[in-house]
Amino acid sequence: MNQMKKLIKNLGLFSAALALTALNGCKPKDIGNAVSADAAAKAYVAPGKYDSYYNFVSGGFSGQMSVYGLPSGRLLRVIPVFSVDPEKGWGYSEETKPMLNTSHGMVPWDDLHHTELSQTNGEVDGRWVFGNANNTPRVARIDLTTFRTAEIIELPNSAGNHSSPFITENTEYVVAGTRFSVPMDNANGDVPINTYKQNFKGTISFISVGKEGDMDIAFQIQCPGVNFDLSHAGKGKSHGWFFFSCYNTEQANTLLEVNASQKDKDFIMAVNWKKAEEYLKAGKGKKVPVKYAHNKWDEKSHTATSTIKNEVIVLDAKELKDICYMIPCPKSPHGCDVDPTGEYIVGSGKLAALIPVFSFDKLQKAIAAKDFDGEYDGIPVVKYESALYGEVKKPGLGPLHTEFDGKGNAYTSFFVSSEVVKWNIKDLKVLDRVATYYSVGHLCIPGGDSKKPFGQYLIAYNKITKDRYLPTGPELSQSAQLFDISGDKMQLILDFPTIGEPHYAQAVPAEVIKDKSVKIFKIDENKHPYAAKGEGDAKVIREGNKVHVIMTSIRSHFAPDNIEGIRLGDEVYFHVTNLEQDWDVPHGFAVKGASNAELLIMPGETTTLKWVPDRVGMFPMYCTDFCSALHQEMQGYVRVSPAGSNVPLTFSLGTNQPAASK
Ligand code: CUK
Ligand code: CUA
Repeated sequence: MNQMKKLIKNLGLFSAALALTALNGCKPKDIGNAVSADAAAKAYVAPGKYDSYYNFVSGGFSGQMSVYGLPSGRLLRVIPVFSVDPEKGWGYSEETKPMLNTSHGMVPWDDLHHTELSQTNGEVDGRWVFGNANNTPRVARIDLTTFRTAEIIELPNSAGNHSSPFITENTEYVVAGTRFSVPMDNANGDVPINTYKQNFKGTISFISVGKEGDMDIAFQIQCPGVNFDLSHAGKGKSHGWFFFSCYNTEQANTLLEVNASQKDKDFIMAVNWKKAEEYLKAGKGKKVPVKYAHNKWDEKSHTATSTIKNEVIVLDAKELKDICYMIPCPKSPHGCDVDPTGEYIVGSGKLAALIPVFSFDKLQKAIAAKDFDGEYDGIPVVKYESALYGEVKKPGLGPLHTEFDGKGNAYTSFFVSSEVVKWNIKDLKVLDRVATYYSVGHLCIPGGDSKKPFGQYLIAYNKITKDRYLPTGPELSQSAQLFDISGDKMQLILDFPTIGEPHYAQAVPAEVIKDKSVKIFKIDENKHPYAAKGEGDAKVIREGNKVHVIMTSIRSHFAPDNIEGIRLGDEVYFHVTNLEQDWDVPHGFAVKGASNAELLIMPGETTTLKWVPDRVGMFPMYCTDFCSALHQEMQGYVRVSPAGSNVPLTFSLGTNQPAASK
């Protein structure tokens, strides 16, 4: 206990001490550093050459996902997911606004922590990448033919969707556990916070994924009120099971840094989801009224729709005793990782000085023999020793996350001691350790949480950057570090700055994705209701105070480019169709004074900007994307007259309007 208190105290001082720890205590002596002469060559991708991996990196508090090439660390793209992005008009165009709709209305930001690639037979297949929204619980699916967010589903009965989105080996489910336990949505939430133990529940959600990727909440499991932190699906022999790390099994509701660190062991919750499916089929689930948004992007109309759903099926883990089991796990487990064979489950206690490795076989035997140590809030607790395969002794301080190389080795990140430690899964012996700069969070090995890792590179996503780059004021970019892990020793070969605050990341060989990448949208397949498939379709229509400008863009003009007869009080909708049918020729669109953003319209696509002019006058509009030598000529005017004006609604291209009398 005393030791515990000391540890907590140390961690309390941690932020202040971090500089010391990171910069002095744990700073490797050869800071110069650790980068040998051949490192640059290993990360070098010659101009014009492609990288060998796509790396999908969470943006953390940026709410987006970024795509890097590996091994170069080149930023290829930032995909807008949960946050509005004026650069691409995401959340600003009329078509994309529904994607950010929730039961709370439009939520323009979130906190994306984990990226998870779809899998087939336990191998990354490059169809989709999923991401979680922590703040307003949601899961997004990004289509990897377009690199666009195709679907977002909100999760009811949840708060702080952190243990998410982790998938089963054939992408049967995307699974999400709530970090904050809260009263269920259909219960009265207006209760004293200190009634946590009675009223707060932890929910995990199983989102089914259809052949085309369509998500649906198949069922939820109501669990004790703890904090679910992370999770991973079983695979191979453990396919059919899911594992969640839990902290705050003390069920504290205040000063968690102390109160949720009381117990020597928290839990990893093992969930038999095949069993849950049986109960679901047998009608053991309860239909519960809730409210959540389900948003989908349609590739043909280039438009999203948002549907509010009103019901979810909940299974109660307390009543259905053989769905969930608690496995004791030392000291506030964070990462919960399953090795490529599916036999070993690694729990990383943030405050632990060892890494427990559990055995799936032993767990099954213990469950069959009812080798329990009582119950936790109605859930059987398996004896620690009965599920334990072994412990990695003295690996480092503050283990967070583990990835695998497919060659029998595991790599664990250590936040406090700021290092990556390689260890052997079978004999649990530490094989190598390497410093990170500084305080690493997640790790990524391409395919590293799948049955088939590509054990060539490892990327450490560091939480503290300090002196790694030229200073840029108080705020520094987060930092990633690339290691070559093909040999016995890990070798640092590259530092690269990242967008937002990366937590998890995944990577996949480039071949899996690159040839499926969509280059243009076919104009004849455009089903947007306001699409103009040629300049002949361009027109301006008034419907009361709504004015629809149906316009086209092609190098290097808009049709129409002169519009008159707009009146103050009108709502103007610019529906811009990009007529180009060549790869890499977007056009942009912006109009002065719009309380909005630009549009960035891909070839063959139609996108709409809503504009409510605030004054009488002349408003230029122009293309924002340098599309041709005469891009700067790609412009036009909109004339706004007073309310009630009798200036007729006219539009033109290539002819100056005849001078009106006044
Ligand atoms: S968490 Cu950030 S380092 Cu949100 Cu997966 Cu562990
Ligand atoms: Cu179109 Cu610039």
